Amino acid sequence: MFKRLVGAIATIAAGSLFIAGVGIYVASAKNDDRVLKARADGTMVTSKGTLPHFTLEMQVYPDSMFGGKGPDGGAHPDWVAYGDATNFEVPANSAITITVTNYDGGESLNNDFFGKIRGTIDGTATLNGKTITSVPADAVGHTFTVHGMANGQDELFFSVPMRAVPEEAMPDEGYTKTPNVTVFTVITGDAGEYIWNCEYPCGDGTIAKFGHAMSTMGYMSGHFNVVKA
Ligand SMILES: [Cu+2]
Repeated sequence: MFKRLVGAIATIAAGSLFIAGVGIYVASAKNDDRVLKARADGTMVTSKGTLPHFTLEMQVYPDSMFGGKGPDGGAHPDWVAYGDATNFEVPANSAITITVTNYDGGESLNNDFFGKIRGTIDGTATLNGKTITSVPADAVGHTFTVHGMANGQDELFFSVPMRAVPEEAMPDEGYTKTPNVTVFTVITGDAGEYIWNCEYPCGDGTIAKFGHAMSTMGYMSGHFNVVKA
């Protein structure tokens, strides 16, 4: 009887340890808690009138050895990642100009849909200073795609492809000196919580390349929250 009781207690103890372990794992897998807030930058004249204007800067790296993930590259030093932050906060009913500096190469999209710039002002962006409306589907590095949520409010959707850095400009060590810089502006509506992710299959070494970095918050996805100004 005593033995059985000890056994049962041990089983319960092991079970709760396991559950505690899962809890910690889920918490760490969830995200890092850093949030980059858009910076105020006067006003912008748009088709929706003169709106408060904000800017947001982000980078895309071919691995995780850049500053944002720590000196050792964090949990997955070899994974591609947006950085330094992957959680963003922007004000509602405002014009948000986003600059993405892409240091990574790339190949072909699974779906041409994401080669086109969608949901920005005029459906355009600038790539290294030149106005574009799309990137050839076989020259995309990553995309920054914010999805709407079906909760009845004004839905935000935009998707912008980042042009891949050509293979010959990708150094073996460190990052290219000639990143591709994409700038675009979106107009936010109501406050709401959104998720962004990359739609370029960049999870190398996984089935259809949609695992690893592609399915992990803090790498190729994160939060994009629109908050009351
Ligand atoms: Cu990607």
